[in-house]
Order: sequence, then structure tokens, then C-alpha cells
Amino acid sequence: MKSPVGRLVILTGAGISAESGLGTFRDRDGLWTRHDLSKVATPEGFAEDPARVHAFYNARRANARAAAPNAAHLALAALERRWSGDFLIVTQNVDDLHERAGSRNVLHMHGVLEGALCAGCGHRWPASAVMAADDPCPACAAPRTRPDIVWFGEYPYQMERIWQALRAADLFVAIGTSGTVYPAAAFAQDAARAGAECLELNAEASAVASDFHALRIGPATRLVPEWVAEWRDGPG
Ligand code: BV8
Repeated sequence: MKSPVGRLVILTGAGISAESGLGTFRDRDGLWTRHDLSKVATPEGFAEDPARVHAFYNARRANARAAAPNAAHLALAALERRWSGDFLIVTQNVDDLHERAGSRNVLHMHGVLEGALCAGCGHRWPASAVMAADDPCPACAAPRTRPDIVWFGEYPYQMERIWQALRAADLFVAIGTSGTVYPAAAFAQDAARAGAECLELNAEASAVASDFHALRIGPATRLVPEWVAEWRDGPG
């Protein structure tokens, strides 16, 4: 049994929320098979038709609010509670299932469905269930409300903090991500270069599986609790 100490960075993707009923992007019936990514997840798409983009995120916000954390989210929250050292979850997901499972150190590099952002002044506030572009910004009143989401071509949030954590990590674990979206897809390389052990837990090998030292294939609700059970109860 390994002692839950050291510097752990976990990267999660849509696959960890799949068994909570939230769609992934690139699986058979994934979101990008039903929506044109360039129309709903780019600044150009928002400029062209803000109502279409808000409709896409309003639907996903409703799905996320109706979903519940699954055994994988809960296992990570339990491990964090008994972890001694640095424990960081970097998620590409915009749902709040990690937080609702009890995780504390969660960094949403692609933004959050529950966030609203003013495209005029940059003010942020809690999203309402249904958002529209002409919702007035509480700070500057401009009718330029967008979801607080990082679209393709935009810079992900808190990259310096992420790269710093990867450079210091002893262990990097990627869960449920296809390894097709950068810069997240390069995190295993970044961590391995700095000496971290890299483990991938996924339903199938990702596009960057060769960047990892070990790969376990299966559903997150089985793989993650099994992996968490390998750690002793306390640092002692
Ligand atoms: C940027 C919005 C500049 C939120 C998203 C090279 C270097 C740098 C950039 C690029 C580059 N090449 C191209 C780019 C540009 C682009 C990019 O990567 N394009 C791709 C398509 C080639 N990247 C960007 O534009 C990013 N910004 O680069 O800024 C920069 C440059 C350098 C350094 C820093 C900055 C911005 C990217 C963010 C875009 N926003 N979404 C939303 O709508 O949700 S991306 C979108 O994809 C989501 O955020 C999603 O999280 C993310 C990744 O997808 P996954 O989470 O991996 O989901 P996917 O469906 O793909 O895979 C699911 C996986 O789960 C599969 O492996 C499946 O097998 C597995 N699975 C399924 N079920 C289960 C399971 N596993 C376990 N259990 C299960 N039950």
C-alpha cells in the first residue's frame, strides 16, 4: 500500500462525468458529433450567433444541474481528504461534479457552466439557469454576457499555476480525456519531463497514451475507486 503523500496532479476530462449521464465530446454520440464545434465553442461562433451559443450552454448547464457526481468523483474527494501534500485536480470539464463530490482543490482550465462573463468589462458573476447575450452586466450594464467558458483559440485559465504544479509533481494521473485538445494533451509530457510518474485511466487508450508510464483501461467508476483503494488510509 502506498502512502498518500507527495505532490499529486490529476487531469480530468469528459470521461469522468460520462457515467453521470453527461455527454463526452468525441465518443460515438458525443457533443461534437451533434454540434459544429466552430459554431458553439469559438469566439467567432459567439460573435456570429450569441443566441445559438447560449442555447448550447444553457442546455448543458441544465444537464449538469440534473446530474450527480459518480463513484469516480467521490473517490477522488475521499483521497484528497486523506492526502498529505499537494493535491490538485485540473479539470477540462465545465460541470461542477468534482465540487459537488466534495473535492476542494479543483482548477477549471476551460471555465465553468455556472459562470457568467461580461465580454465588455471582464466582470464575472454566477450564471443564471438560462442566460442570454443581452443580460445586462451587473458591473457595466453592457448587454454582452457570455458563458465563462474557454473556447477554441482562447487561452485556458491559470496556465502558469498548472505548469508550475506539473513541474513539481511526483505523480500525474489523467482520467477520462482523449488527449486531443491542447495544451492539456501535453501535460503528461510536461510532467514526465520533470520526473513525475504518469498514469492514464481511460475507457480506451488516448491519443497521447505513449506519454504515460502506465495505462489502465475501463470505466472511471471502476478504475478510480480501485486506484484510490491502493493508497493507505493516512500518511503515517
Ligand atoms: C489554446 C469548451 C493557446 C468548454 C473546450 C497545439 C498547442 C496549443 C494549442 C493548439 C495546438 N493545436 C491546436 C491547438 C488549438 C486548440 C486545440 O487543441 N485544438 C484541437 C481540436 C486540435 N486548443 C485551443 O484552442 C486551446 N487554447 O491553445 O490557447 C495556447 C497555446 C499554447 C499554450 C497555451 C495556450 C483552448 C482549448 C479549450 C477549448 N474548449 N471546450 C466546453 O464547451 O466544454 S475543449 C473541449 O475538449 C472540452 O473542454 C473538453 O473537456 C476538452 C477535451 O475533451 P475531453 O475532455 O478529452 O473529452 P473527449 O470527448 O475528447 O474524450 C473523452 C474521453 O473519455 C475519451 O478518451 C473516452 O474514451 C473517455 N471515456 C468515455 N467514457 C468513459 C471514459 N473514460 C473513463 N470512463 C468512462 N465511462
